[in-house]
Amino acid sequence: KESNVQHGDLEQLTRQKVTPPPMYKVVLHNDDYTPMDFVIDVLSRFFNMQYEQATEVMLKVHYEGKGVCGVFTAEIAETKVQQVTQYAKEHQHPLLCSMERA
Ligand code: NFA
Repeated sequence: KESNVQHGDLEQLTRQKVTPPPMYKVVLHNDDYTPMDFVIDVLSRFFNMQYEQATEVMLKVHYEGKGVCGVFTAEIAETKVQQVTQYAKEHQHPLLCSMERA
């Protein structure tokens, strides 16, 4: 079929690029009661981290107050926060998980 613009020309005319979705950091917060092993379990289970990386992130949260578990689109980040929050409550730990604009 016939077209008035060649490939690439329409973008040059409109100067418009494909818009990436807004991204969100999923953050874990330190507390005095949640066991270190449980935090490592959470990072392995919900953020697919190997034991070594999970330990690294857990220790960052422990010593610095918070740490990033991963960066996701809004819907995925919301689901991760819900999953971690429910899992912590099920195990009666006060672990807090939230999201922030990346
Ligand atoms: N601060 C907790 C402890 O000493 C460990 C912890 C790490 C809790 C990261 C929450 C997040 N048992």
